[in-house]
Amino acid sequence: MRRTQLFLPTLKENPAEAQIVSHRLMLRSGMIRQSAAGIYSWLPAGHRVLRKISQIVREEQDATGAQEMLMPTIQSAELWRKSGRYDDYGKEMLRITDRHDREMLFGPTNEELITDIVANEINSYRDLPKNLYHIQWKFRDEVRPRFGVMRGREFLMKDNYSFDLDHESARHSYNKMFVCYLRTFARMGLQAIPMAADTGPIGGDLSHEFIILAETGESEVFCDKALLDLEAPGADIEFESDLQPVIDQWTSYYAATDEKHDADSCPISGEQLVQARGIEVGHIFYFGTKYSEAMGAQVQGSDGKQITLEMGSYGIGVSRLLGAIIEASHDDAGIIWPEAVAPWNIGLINLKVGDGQCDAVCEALYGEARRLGIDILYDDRDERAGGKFADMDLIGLPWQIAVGPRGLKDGIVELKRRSDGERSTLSIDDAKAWIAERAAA
Ligand code: 5CA
Repeated sequence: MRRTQLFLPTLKENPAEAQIVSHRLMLRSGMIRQSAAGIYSWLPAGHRVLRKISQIVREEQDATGAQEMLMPTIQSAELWRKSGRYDDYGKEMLRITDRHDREMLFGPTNEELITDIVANEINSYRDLPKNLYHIQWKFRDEVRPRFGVMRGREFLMKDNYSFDLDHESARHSYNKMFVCYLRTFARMGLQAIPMAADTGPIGGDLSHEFIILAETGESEVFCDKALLDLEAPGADIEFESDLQPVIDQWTSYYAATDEKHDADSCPISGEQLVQARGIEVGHIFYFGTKYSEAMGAQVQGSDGKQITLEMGSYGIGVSRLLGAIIEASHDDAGIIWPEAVAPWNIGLINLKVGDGQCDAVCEALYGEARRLGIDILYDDRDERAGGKFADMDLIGLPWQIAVGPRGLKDGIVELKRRSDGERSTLSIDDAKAWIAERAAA
């Protein structure tokens, strides 16, 4: 993408309305704009990251055997009356009446709708287990929308729902998501720690929140220091085999959100106990038959008897993750995108637009990256070098290549790694070879 053609409205000044760094940087780097309280438009740069995050979530979901579908944002109130949550949800639910005076709502979550679909379509034990997910916008009329996309009213969530015949199989479905989440967040460069959590309005008695430690986090959390160094399982994990050893490893250490934490019974103390703030990027629940009973989700078992399905639900805050990643990865100059989710992987800076040689080398490098399918942003604006460097640091692409007349006199360009600022010089041929290596990686 050429910067002269791109819609990327960056801001030099810190917007007054933004209280935390991720919100400030998302506004300044032209990723989002607010359209109403807690409701945002995603501009091209922000949308690219949102898509990359969604794609990682999708690939890791699919690896477990979960199947993607898409349910609507608007649901009928009738379904929510069946589960009893229409009244329970209170003011957080956005209620809508259509032209026929039918009561509708903008879905805050989907337990009712998916359970209704499964109740209507699945009749035999042979069709189970099933795990169905979608990545869809949700609306919750939060009392205090704040911190940009971190606590929005409209936000993008991946939510899935598992249906099993018995408790043991449902636990396996829960364990699969537990392990899948560790992998998903690790791929985005995040250390997410599963913590015993309250189930709130979703219900059930088993639940873990996946927490990123960050000073600006909204939750107070407590965990064993050892968890900060645990490694997520690799891509070779077999989801149908026994996942209990992985679960045991992660749950053998103490980790709890403040609602679950009890100082008196906490088994660790002193240096070993980390007390910190955290961002909840995912939340998994096992709630048994709470919804299947209410919605009549039953199948015929092998003995001909009716079985009420065992369920769990599993959420990831896809749009919140942009904020969480920035909170975890930035410096004074701007965002430092992990390679896997960066809007573009390379930023190419032409330090003297109009200079024949600079233009030619930039075009050659840009063309090479494009040919190899690498996401590259070419800053071809006729502006001061200082401003272009500052802008590139703000946007936070993992690699910068600067091409200027001084370097070109010696036949070299400069490569900078955004994460640690490390610089090296490359000949033009080596720069091309380096780009080709990125494509192969
Ligand atoms: N039905 C269950 C699981 S699918 C559910 O709704 N769980 S949840 O309420 O915990 O939401 C799932 C995830 O969505 C949370 O872990 C959080 O990362 C994200 N989320 C929740 N509320 C918001 C919000 N107001 N703004 C941005 N993200 C949110």
